[in-house]
Amino acid sequence: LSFGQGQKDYKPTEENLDARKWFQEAKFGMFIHWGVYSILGDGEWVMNNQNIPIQAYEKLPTFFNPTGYDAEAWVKMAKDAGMKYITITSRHHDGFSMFDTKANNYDIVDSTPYGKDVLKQLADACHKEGIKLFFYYSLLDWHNDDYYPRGRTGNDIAGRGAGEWDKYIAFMKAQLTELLTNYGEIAGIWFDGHWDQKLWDGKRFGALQVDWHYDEIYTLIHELQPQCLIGNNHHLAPIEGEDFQMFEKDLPGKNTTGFGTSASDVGQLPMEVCETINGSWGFNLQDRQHKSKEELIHYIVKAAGYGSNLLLNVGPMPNGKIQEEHQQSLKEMGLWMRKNGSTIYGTMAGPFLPNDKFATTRKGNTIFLHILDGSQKVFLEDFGKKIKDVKLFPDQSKLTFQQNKFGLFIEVPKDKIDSVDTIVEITLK
Ligand code: H79
Repeated sequence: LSFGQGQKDYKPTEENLDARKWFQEAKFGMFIHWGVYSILGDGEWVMNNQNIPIQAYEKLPTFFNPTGYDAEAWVKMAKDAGMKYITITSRHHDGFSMFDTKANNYDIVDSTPYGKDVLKQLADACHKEGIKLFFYYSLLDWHNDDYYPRGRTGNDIAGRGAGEWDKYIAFMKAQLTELLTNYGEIAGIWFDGHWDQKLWDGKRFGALQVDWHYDEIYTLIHELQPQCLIGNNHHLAPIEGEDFQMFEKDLPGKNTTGFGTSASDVGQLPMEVCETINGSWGFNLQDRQHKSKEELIHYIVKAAGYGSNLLLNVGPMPNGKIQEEHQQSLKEMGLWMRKNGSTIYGTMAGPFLPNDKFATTRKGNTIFLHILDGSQKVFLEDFGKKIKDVKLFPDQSKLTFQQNKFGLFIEVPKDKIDSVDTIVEITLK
C-alpha cells in the first residue's frame, strides 16, 4: 500500500508549460486568508486553537457580512504593489467555503447574511485587471463528518458518527470541479493540509494514514484546465502531477520553522515561498509582529535569489477591508518594485545563493548583485565568467572593479549606498 502518489505518467501540456514559464517570471503574488474565522480576529486556526465545537463555530457565518468588500480595490492594491497574481483561500481548514458550492450548504452564499459569492467577484476583477487567480484549497476539513478518520488537528466529533473517507474524496472532487468550472481561467490550485494525516511523534512526521487520491484529483484538475498549476504544501519533494513547489515561511531548502523542506527535497519545478506581513495568515487583532519595509524587501530579493516567487499574505478584516498597516506595506513594496522590479521580474537564481550580506539574480548576460547589509566592498568568488563592466543600478554610473583568478572585487562609493538594497549591475562578456 503506498499512499500519497501523484498523477501517474503526468506529462504537462504546452499550455501548462507556458503557464509555468509565466509563473516563474511573475515573482510576486498576493496571498489572501479570508474566512468566517476573520470575525474573531484570532487567526485562521481559531477553531482548533480555542477548541470551539463544530455546533458553536457554525454560528460564525451568521455574523459574516463584509459590506465593505470591494474586489476591484483588492486587485488594484495587489497590482500597485507589483504583484502579478492572487491566491485566495476558497476553503480553509474550518471547512467553510467562500464560494457558492452545491456540495454542502456551509458556504458564503447559503449561510451568511451577505449571501454573495466573494470568489466570483474576485475572479471577475482579476480577469478584468489581468491578474492571475489561484485558489487555496484545504485538504483537511474540521467541519465535514466524512473527513474521517480525523487527522491530528481539529475537533473531536464524538457523537456525530464516523463518516466515510470515499465520500470525502468525492466531496473534494465536486468542489474542485466547481472551482474550475464556474470562475473562468484559474491559474492554479494551492493544496494545504496533507500533513494532518501523517503520524507525528512531537518532532518528526511519520507515515501517511490515508490515501488522498492525488492521482484522481490531479488528473481531474488537469483535465478541466490543463494550464492550471498544481502545488501542494506537503513539505516534501514534488510528487508526480504537481507543477510548482511551495515553501511555507522558509526559503527553499531551509527549515527554520520545523516543518520546512530539506535541501534534498528541493525539486526542479518553479518555486514559491509564502510569508506573512505580520505573524498571522488570517486577520489577527493582537498581532504586533509587523515586518519592516526592509525585512519585506530583503525577503523578496532573497526569494528571487533562489529563483523563487514570493507570495505575500494579507488577512482581510471581517468587514472586507485590508488593515491600514498592511496596505502601507503593500504601497512600500510597490514603490520599490516600480523602481527596481527589472532586477526581480523575469530573473533566474543568480550564481550565488542568497546570504545575509547579498543576493544575486540573473537575466541573460546580466547579473544583479543586491547588497543587503550596507557594505561598500563586496568580493564574489570566481564563477567562471569574464566581466565586461560593472554599473550601479538604476543610475548606470560605472563602478570600479577588479577581476583576478580568485574572483571579482567591487567597490561602491559611500554616497551611493542604499541601506535597504544597493543594486549593482554586472554585465558578462
Ligand atoms: O494557511 C496557512 C496555515 O493555516 C497553514 N498553512 C498556511 C499557508 C498551516 N498552518 N500550520 N501549518 C500549515 C503547518 C502545521 C503544523 C501543525 Fe503541527 C500540524 C501544527 C499542529 C499540527 C506539526 C505537528 C507541527 C506541530 C505538530
